[in-house]
Amino acid sequence: MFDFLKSSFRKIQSALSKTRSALSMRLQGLFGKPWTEETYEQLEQILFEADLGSSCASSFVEHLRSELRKRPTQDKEALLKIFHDHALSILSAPAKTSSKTPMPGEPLVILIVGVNGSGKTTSIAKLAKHLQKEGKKVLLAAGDTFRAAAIEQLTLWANRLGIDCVQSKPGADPSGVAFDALTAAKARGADVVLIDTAGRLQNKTDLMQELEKIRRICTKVVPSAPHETLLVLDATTGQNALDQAEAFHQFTPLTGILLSKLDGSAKGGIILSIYKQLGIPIRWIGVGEGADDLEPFDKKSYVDSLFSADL
Ligand SMILES: Nc1nc2c(ncn2[C@@H]2O[C@H](COP(=O)(O)OP(=O)(O)O)[C@@H](O)[C@H]2O)c(=O)[nH]1
Ligand SMILES: [Mg+2]
Repeated sequence: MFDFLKSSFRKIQSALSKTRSALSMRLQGLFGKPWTEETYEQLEQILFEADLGSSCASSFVEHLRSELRKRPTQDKEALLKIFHDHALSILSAPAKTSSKTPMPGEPLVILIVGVNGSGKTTSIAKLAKHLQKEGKKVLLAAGDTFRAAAIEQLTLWANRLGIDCVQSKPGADPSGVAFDALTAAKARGADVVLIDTAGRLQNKTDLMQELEKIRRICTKVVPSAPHETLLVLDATTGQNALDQAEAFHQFTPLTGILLSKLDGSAKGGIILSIYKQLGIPIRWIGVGEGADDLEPFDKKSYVDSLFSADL
């Protein structure tokens, strides 16, 4: 394996260590017992508490029942493989959303949305660094004009990374910032524009209208933009993250999810729950507070880390 793949797998594995130990210690208790109704119920409860959600947890139980009817086993590794393969099959279902590709000469425009504190601004810095390493010219747009601190936070990251950041005064119209940023990106030949947004306004309708307006204004400069709308979700919020995803998706079509703070969470099972329920692909995972703590989501590494045999 290439070194960078090894280190990426290790990062994902370590970010999932809390989830794995929350799951594994409890699953251990079930292995070796006969599979009675009570055991199945306990299994469903364990999966539910690892934030797989009820529909996802019961799909695991049904899958296990049917596998054990075909090939009864109490072997730990065989049982884990059943869970492993089922998780992989959930994540291998076709996505229900897709991103767009910019026309030649146009920048790729990524709109970043999510509630306050979910990790939007930090994740933008991480994405910017990742893209920079790929040789892309990145431009940031400080679209969270609702809080002065948010503009400062983004410009601070931009300075650290040596990246241009288009900003305005606190309280300014964020769609104006988006317009200026896209115009600047075209003029300067930037490859990617990352647009930060506010997480909370007076109410949900205001927020959703603001996002709608940003999207509309983007098309005035780059007709096919935004090409991606990434929802940043805090992994430590568990099932509440699923509710947030549903709410945002209803108002602003999401193309992907960036799951932040997986490093501090024992609720990494939420990934399965989100994908099964909504079909929105998880594109990135945040594994720490530093600019390098972002990994592309890889379903195989995720499933291998969660249901590895070294429980
Ligand atoms: N441990 C950890 N902390 C993170 C991660 N992503 C963001 N944070 C922290 O979460 C807090 C809120 O992040 P911020 O980017 O300001 O959220 P925003 O309000 O959505 O823009 C900050 O203290 C970040 O350092 C992550 O992947 N892991
Ligand atoms: Mg922010």
